[in-house]
Amino acid sequence: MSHAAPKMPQPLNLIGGSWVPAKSGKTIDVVSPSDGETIASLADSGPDDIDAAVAAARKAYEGDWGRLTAVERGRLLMKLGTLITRDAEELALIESLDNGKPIGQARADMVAAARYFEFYGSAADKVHGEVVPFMSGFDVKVVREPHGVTGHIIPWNYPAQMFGRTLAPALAMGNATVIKPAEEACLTTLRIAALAEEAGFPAGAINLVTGYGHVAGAALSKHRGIDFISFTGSPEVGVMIQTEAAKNFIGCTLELGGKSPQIVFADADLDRALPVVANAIVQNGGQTCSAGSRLLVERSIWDDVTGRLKAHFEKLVAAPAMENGSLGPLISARQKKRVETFLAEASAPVIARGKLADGLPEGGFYVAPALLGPVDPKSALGQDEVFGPVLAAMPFDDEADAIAIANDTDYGLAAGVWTRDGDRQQRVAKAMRCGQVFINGYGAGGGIELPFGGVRKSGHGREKGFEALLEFSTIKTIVHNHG
Ligand code: TXE
Repeated sequence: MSHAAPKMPQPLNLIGGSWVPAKSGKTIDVVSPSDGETIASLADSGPDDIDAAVAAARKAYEGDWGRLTAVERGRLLMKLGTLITRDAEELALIESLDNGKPIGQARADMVAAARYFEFYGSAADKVHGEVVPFMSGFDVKVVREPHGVTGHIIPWNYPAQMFGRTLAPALAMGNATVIKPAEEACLTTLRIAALAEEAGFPAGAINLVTGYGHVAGAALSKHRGIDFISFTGSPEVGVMIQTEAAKNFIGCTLELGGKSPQIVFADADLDRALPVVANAIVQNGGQTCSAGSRLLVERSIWDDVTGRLKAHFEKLVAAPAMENGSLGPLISARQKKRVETFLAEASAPVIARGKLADGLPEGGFYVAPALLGPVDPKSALGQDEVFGPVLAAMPFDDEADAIAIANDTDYGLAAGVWTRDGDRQQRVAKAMRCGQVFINGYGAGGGIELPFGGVRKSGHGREKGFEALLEFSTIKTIVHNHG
């Protein structure tokens, strides 16, 4: 199937309602992971550009944007959701070219990106305060207010979705925002920011500055003009973000990935479970924070489960994004090398590898999916986030053993439990040290309505659902002594 070439954004930042180049005049080339060809360029921004964006956000917060009612903000968000849906096909093409994900996945991502703005648009006017009974002669109101200017740093794995996930709740609450998307892939975020202008957002409500993490991202996280920061990315950078937030005496949410277990008990419906188990690590090439990257199998069904998954994995094909294979290339040469290093250094047997499509472009970053096992739960492959299509299978003896292995990582983002035993479903779900548990299913990515986030090395704070509105707001208690 051939596709018309989409219109790529220019290497400009959106600051205070104007599209402007980086003050340095420098740009960053963007390559397509499918073939390594340069497809666009981005503004290579620095601290001066971040300064201008934060100032523009403050002006908007204290001006036109800050004056809007919740109903008016909600309408703007919903309009943006409608515009994303209108342009979904072109946005999906850009996402596929930019990130390398199969076009089918990119289309699903645009549905989700639009949903973020619809969900939070319709929620904007439903955040109520409280009246607290207090001493005689007093009226007490507890109100939720925006933080003010919020900073947002997002990764490259789901650019459009992440843009919606982090900005929609912040805007719904009335914050003015500055976002620094990832240098590896962020073209759709520029397009969606332009759609926000079309929707009628006042200048400065959304400021978008592109650039390298250690330059533009660091400048944003250190900036004294922000009142809150939301970060999704690696634990290494997460620590820096939290340190800067602490120096700034502001709050932050961190979403830092995981090593999420999918636990399959002997009584599970394997016909239902195994395609889901495989998809949870293959979707988006395994480059998903909540990818189900550890497979825990009750020992009595080990041969059956690994045998069936072997057949499944051997049919998987990594192909260029537009060919819509089982998975696309990985994002970059760096991520490809990272995944290959994990595979080369793993001591566990390889149970199955998928295929690479014939005639792949030389410059692409392809890795065939891999199923390894039995993996030592204490090994690097059993503990560390690979962020690629690599499933680490490990046997367990009983429920207690499964729970112990599942919880024995520093991460705690998501978990899946497959069993027909209702009591066990509840016991295991309760025992998981993580932020989201799926029983007889696995929703890598989850729903927009569902609170999402982790514990320990997976980060803290909650995105999605109503919870995100609470994160992007602060409480003020107003005590009126009327005598
Ligand atoms: O992340 P980085 P990378 C994990 C995953 C992956 C690894 C490395 O395991 O293999 O992290 O990926 C910005 N100050 N996740 O290197 O560097 C950067 O520009 C401020 C899990 O891509 O954390 C980008 O916008 N910002 C994850 C964002 O941080 C900085 C998604 C993420 O980049 C910065 C991505 C700095 N000093 C990776 N340095 C998830 N939770 O889903 C970089 N950035």
